[in-house]
This record gives sequence, C-alpha cells and structure tokens, in this order.
Amino acid sequence: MSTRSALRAPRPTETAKDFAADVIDGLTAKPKYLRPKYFYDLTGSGLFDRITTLPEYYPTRSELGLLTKHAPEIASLFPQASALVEFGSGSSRKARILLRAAASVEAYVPVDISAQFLGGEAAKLERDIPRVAIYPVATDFTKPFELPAAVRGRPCVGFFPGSTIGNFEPHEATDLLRLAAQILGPDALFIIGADLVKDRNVLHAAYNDAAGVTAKFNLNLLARINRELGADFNLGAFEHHACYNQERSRIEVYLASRKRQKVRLLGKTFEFRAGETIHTENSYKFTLKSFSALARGAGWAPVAVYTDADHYFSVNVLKQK
Ligand code: SAH
Ligand code: AVI
Repeated sequence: MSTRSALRAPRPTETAKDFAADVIDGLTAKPKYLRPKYFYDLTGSGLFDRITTLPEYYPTRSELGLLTKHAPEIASLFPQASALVEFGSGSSRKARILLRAAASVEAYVPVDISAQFLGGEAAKLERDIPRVAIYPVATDFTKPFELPAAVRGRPCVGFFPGSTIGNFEPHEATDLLRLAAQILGPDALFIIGADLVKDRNVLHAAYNDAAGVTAKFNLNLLARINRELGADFNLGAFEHHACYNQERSRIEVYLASRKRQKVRLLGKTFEFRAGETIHTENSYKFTLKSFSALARGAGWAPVAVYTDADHYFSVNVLKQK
C-alpha cells in the first residue's frame, strides 16, 4: 500500500436500520416502491458491471467512446495538483481514462454507497495508477459529506458519469447538483454524463436485455432484503418489467408480482395482488437543452458538451455560475 494514500476499508454509513425503515415505508406505500440506491450491495454492483458489457446497454460504450476521444481536451481544463471526485464511482473504469490523461490530477476520491465493492476497486486503482493518491469515501452522496482531509484545499473536479443523475427525480437532481457545488468548492469543474432521449426501441432493449442480467439486477433487490432483513420474498414469484414513458422521458423499472401472495418482513406482512408492482427505478433521459436547463437551475454553467454521432449520450463539462 502506498504511504501517500489513505486507503482504508471504507465504512458504510447506510445502517441496517435506515435500510429496514426505507423498505417498510416503500412496501407500505401505495403504489409500492423501493429506492434504487439499495440495488448496490456487493452482488448488485457486480451485476451492474455485467450490465455495462451487454450489447444492448449502449450508455457505457457511448460514454467510454466520448471520454476516450475527448480526454486530452477535457484533461487540459484540469487545474494543477487537482483532485478528481467521482459521485457513484462503481468500477471507476471511466475515471481511469481521465486519470491517465490528466497529469495535473494528483488525487482521486471515489464516492460510492456500495462500500465493499468500493474498497476492492480502490485497491486495484492504487496498484494500477500509483501516481495518483486514492481516497475512497463510502457514503450516500445525496447527504452532505466531507472530502478527506488530505484533499481539502486542492482544486476539485467533480465527475458524475453513467447518467446516474437520471436515476433521480428532477428536484432531487437539482438538490444533488447544488450539494455537489458545496462539496467541490466555488471554482470547481463538474463533468457529468447524461443519457439522451432516443428511439424507444433502443431504450427498451437496453433495459430488457436478452441475457436477463437487468432482470437479475432488479430481483437482487429482493434477494438483498431477504439476506439482510430476513424477509421471505420468493424471487420466482416476481418478474422484471421495464418500459419507456415518453411523456416523462424516462425508463420506469418495476418488479411485478406473478400471483397473489404475502411476504413477511421484520414481523410485518405485505400483501401483493397478482400483477401488483414495486417501482424500483426511474432512468430519466435528457435532451441537450433539458440537461443544460437542469444544470443552470442548480448553479452550473456549460463549458463544453460532447455527443456521439448517433446522439445517444452526452458528456457535459460545467463550471459554477
Ligand atoms: N460511475 C460508474 C457507475 C455508475 S452505476 C459508471 O459510470 O459506470 C451507479 C453507481 O452509483 C453505483 O456504483 C452505485 O453504488 C452508486 N450510487 C447509487 N446511488 C448512490 C447514492 N445515493 N450514494 C452513493 N452512491 C450511489
Ligand atoms: C446507474 N444507472 C444510471 C443505470 C441506468 O441506466 O439507469 C442503472 C440501470 N438500471 C438498469 N440498468 C441499468
């Protein structure tokens, strides 16, 4: 382990109590819902990684292409001795492109709720890119958090790829961009990947892959509730549904009960009608205009925007207004 870096096992801040309370709230609500941040335990993060390699899941391919093509130009904007702070870092695959292109970046702060997965990826990064000090932060980035002491005072560049911003309601996305502004500091740049509105068949295929990995990812949420909260969800009695809601420009993801059934969890019983759904995720799609309006509304002004020839995905470079 490098002596410069503060690579310790990141500690999860999401307690079992919060998880249990959120699950009970969501299953009591009408219609039922579960928060998408709970997809990401170690198994869920691994399944998301598999999704990114699926032929139907274009966002990762498109964004990797854009970052690779424009890395020198993006890297030239980074201040000297800066820190790259990634919100929802997952495998950090996209950050690696920027870290390799930008000699001016000396520290990388991957922030993720999936603590165990984060620890593993941070250790690999430290080994692979020893020039950069790695300071993982395991937390829910929708709540205020402090950057590690070792990066405080460095100019920060925020990085929020993958269109994870699309998993938030517009008002939540605005709050998150405002919070990021506070965390990153007044002169920060922010690089955000945003998935674009496109042919609904392309969108449908991306969230209904032939190999069934997205279905597994969705069902893992119930498996996680069984594992961590002792519920008795029968995974075979629920199925994955994903459809594009054109009016709201979003993919909606559900788990639908295949039959009338009861599920027990922490001394409570939850009843399901045949066909009843649990809403597990939205994935908003943007136009260049709608994304720029969202960013501006949260205090971020566009510096540059990159899109691919198919107009599938956008990488937006922003600075505080
Ligand atoms: N940045 C990567 C991963 C995107 S997947 C990429 O572009 O491929 C979304 C990531 O955000 C997951 O790793 C998930 O664990 C993390 N995440 C989701 N909600 C979060 C939250 N509220 N706080 C912190 N991390 C979160
Ligand atoms: C992480 N996030 C941007 C993914 C998305 O496309 O909304 C999560 C995902 N859900 C199903 N497939 C991928």
